[in-house]
Amino acid sequence: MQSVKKLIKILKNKNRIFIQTHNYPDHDAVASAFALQYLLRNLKIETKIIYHGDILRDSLQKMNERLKIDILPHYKYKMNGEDSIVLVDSNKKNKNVAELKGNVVAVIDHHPGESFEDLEFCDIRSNYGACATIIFSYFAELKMEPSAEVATALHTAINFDTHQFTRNVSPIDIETVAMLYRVSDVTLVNSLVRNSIKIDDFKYYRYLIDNIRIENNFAYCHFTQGCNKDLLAILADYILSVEEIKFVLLSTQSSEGISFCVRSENPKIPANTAIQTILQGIGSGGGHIDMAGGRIPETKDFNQEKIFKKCLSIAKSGS
Ligand SMILES: [Mn+2]
Repeated sequence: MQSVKKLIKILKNKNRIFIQTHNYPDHDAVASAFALQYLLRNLKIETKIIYHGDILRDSLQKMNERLKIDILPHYKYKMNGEDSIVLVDSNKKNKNVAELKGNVVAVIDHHPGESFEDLEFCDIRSNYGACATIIFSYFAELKMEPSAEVATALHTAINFDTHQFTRNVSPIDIETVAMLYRVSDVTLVNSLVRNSIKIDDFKYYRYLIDNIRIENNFAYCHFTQGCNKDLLAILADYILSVEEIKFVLLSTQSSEGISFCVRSENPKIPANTAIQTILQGIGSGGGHIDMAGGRIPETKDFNQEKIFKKCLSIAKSGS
């Protein structure tokens, strides 16, 4: 745990500052960046929020529009070696963070990870359910009130990242939401959380139900025709909501090779280590105990049957 005062001191002397989210940002990454930008702006430190990839979820696009969050793809700025970067909801050298021109000076994250020595500021709190909860603690430390927009974004983020308080949630996440509840636009939060899919997504649900293989509390499905990564995560949660299924692996063909999404309800099968084992030698992965992701860069290294068997043996070892 770090004091935000240290971060402020570091950033005071910097030229141009960018707050970078992980690639294909989610609600937590964007809300954390937005809240940090607001906090720093109050202290006369200007920043720009950037990301790599796309904003996949309609609900996130809606959040950005409604709360007027100014976030742009990094290539919209001509970044250079003099620029400073603050990473939120992600860590340096993560596979899901594009390495951009500029120096990563600070990391604020809630994923398990190491603290790199060349960072001037590193605040990793892996027991927190959302990065938004860390950012809110900075407001508390400075006795600063978030605006209604900032509160709404943080509230939404904690809801999403903890899967409505059912995953990786800590008492501090709950206390934070209790405080935000008074200031945030609860109707908007609920609408963003509730409306996560579109009618057009039904075809993926149909494909999933028709093609899923279930064995030993384990479920696997590969989307040969592709499926966007955010929807893949929603589908994985949907399958995990089935009583008999405790461990889920979904994969899809994508522009970056094969992408994976893992969910586990069984503490004996941690999702993050399971995906690392499954993709050993052909790809990479990481995340939390109950949710993780991964990727095989080269499609030719992907063998659906091998992946299924490897995963099944992991599922059996934990049951
Ligand atoms: Mn997060």
